[in-house]
Amino acid sequence: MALLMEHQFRQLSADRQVETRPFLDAVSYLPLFFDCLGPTIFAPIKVDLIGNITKIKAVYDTNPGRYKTLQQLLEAEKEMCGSEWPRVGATLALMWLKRSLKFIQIFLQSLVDGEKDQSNPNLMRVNITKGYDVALKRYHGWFVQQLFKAALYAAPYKSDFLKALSKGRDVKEEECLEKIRKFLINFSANIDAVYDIYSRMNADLDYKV
Ligand code: CIS
Repeated sequence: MALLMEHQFRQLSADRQVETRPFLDAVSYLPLFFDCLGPTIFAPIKVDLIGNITKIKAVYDTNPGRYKTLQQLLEAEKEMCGSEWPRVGATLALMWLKRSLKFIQIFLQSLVDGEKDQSNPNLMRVNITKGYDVALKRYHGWFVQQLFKAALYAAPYKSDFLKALSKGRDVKEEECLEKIRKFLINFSANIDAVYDIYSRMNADLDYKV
């Protein structure tokens, strides 16, 4: 949990603009969480996330002044890329990244809301599946959906997951959940704001992988 609280997302200002640099700084810690999950079966997910972040950062670094906010970055690519946009560059990378972030958001929210399989309360399959169904399933074809089902069985127990987030310390479950609740306030606000940008700019694509 210490891990989450050390890398909080920034509180948004009244105009709900997401500043690119602080957003990239905060998301760059999330792939590390996949190391808490144990099996290397999750490595491809981590690689995908890192790929998205690296791509957005590479575009940002070419002109930090011009791409101060994520919206400015998308607007600039829209202007530069013509009919290829939005299936290009940082716009495409952020489109996929926001889905992975939404998955994490819904998964964590479901945990703190106490949703559980009553007969196996230490499993997280109910929470993980909810995140997947809301954020990713519709963008995955049959094969990737089967991979997800298989990965579900390699998911850690809730107690082990919370312990890993707490850097290995034995912390009470309710204490952990309270910290996740706090983390989710700014995290969710940032993700919702990114979703709003894609919706306003009609930048989301519906294809499946
Ligand atoms: C989803 C299946 C998971 C199975 C894992 C094991 C098998 C591995 C097989 C490989 C599949 C890996 C998933 C990647 C899929 C990508 O194809 C897909 C589309 O990628 C995008 C790129 O990002 O494709 C674009 C082109 O069409 C571009 O190339 C783009 O890259 S760009 O533009 O940057 O160059 N990507 C996705 O669908 C993204 C999401 C992947 C899956 C997220 C999570 C699934 C959850 C499964 C795990 C189940 C148990 C986990 C246990 C606990 C969950 C904890 C979560 C972390 C907690 C963090 C705490 C703060």
